[in-house]
Amino acid sequence: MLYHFLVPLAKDHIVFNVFRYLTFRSLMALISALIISLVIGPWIIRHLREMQREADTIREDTPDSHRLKKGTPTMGGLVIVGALLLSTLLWANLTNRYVWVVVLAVMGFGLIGMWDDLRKLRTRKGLSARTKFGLQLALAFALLQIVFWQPESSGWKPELPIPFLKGWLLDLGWWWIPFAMLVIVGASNAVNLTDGLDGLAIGPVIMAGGAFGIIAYLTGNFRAADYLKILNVRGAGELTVFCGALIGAAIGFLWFNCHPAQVFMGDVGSLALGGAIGTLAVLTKSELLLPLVGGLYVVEAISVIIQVAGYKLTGRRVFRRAPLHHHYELAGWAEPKIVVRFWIVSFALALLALSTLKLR
Ligand code: 57M
Repeated sequence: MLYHFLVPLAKDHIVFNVFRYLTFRSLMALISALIISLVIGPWIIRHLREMQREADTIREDTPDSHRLKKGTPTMGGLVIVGALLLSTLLWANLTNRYVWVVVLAVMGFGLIGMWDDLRKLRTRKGLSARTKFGLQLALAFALLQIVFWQPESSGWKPELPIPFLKGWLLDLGWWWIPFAMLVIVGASNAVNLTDGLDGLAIGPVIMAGGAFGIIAYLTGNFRAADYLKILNVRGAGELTVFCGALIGAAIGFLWFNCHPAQVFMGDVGSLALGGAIGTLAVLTKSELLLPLVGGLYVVEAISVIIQVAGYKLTGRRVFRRAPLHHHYELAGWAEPKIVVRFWIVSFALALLALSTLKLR
């Protein structure tokens, strides 16, 4: 919003020219989201605690260490979504199509998650997997129409760049839509599975926000894209502002979610954040980098697939418990140790993803 009010003033006062720069606005978006989340956090947590006084947000089959968490309110994702959207709307160029796609993704997936959270608080059982999955697929399908049906002049094509292979583009045609739906809904559910220890899911969001911020900036910058031989996606650079806000909101939430957590993010947070990360990957045409940028989420999701498949095939568990963080919990690792070590792996994978931009 500020972009539209202040850039025109640059004609008379050169100082306002700074609002043109993506780097400046992304940094301001990060700082704004951080401040907003730290300011609204205590107020929202107080209300969530009031609202959930009777609810038991801890599952029956959970490790004993989680029993102590009884009474910890969930739906703290409202802090993240609030700070993220307010800061993005404040600093981004609101005529940019991609900004609206990712903002609508956060709102849509957040609403699905909030519905699930509220049902769980009332009935201990959330939405059925079929309803939740169906809503997510329908939302992703609707959002992708905004991307797929662009004017010819935008230069956008349903092409999939292949990492490490310079100039290799896979034209998916109509298949781009189901592929992109799978990326977005998969990412949303992978973050949801990962959100099982204090700070575990939000840490890698900060890293993914940083990595996609760099990728969006380079992808949207013609000269940088040409130098790196990556696909230039006109308009994608504005997503850097959203990524700044994402990092700020995530750091702010981590202030309250670090061990011992004052609040859990809930599905309102995990589905919204996963949906945002999947959408960023699709909009910056870096879908095939997502298994690295969001590496921890992929590993956690794969651990569940291996566990269920292994159990069905052999009747025995591969891991002590899936997702993977529970395996280490039952191995006796302290919660903060699991979380920080998983963050380190996540950080290394995000750096590896960025290195592929140069290795072509
Ligand atoms: C999302 N939810 C946490 C909190 C958070 C198919 C199967 C793998 C599904 C999976 C499952 O139910 N996943 C749901 C994970 C839950 O967190 C709530 O959910 C929100 C996120 N959606 O915001 O509101 C619990 O996680 C703990 N927590 C923290 N700190 C945080 O910051 O300590 C969460 C956030 C919270 C709290 O205890 O109550 C969760 O774990 O349920 N199922 C599982 O993950 C279960 N695994 C399992 O059944 N594995 C089986 C098969 C199915 C693969 C097996 O290995 O044989 C485990 N869940 C728990 N304990 N809690 C089992 C052990």
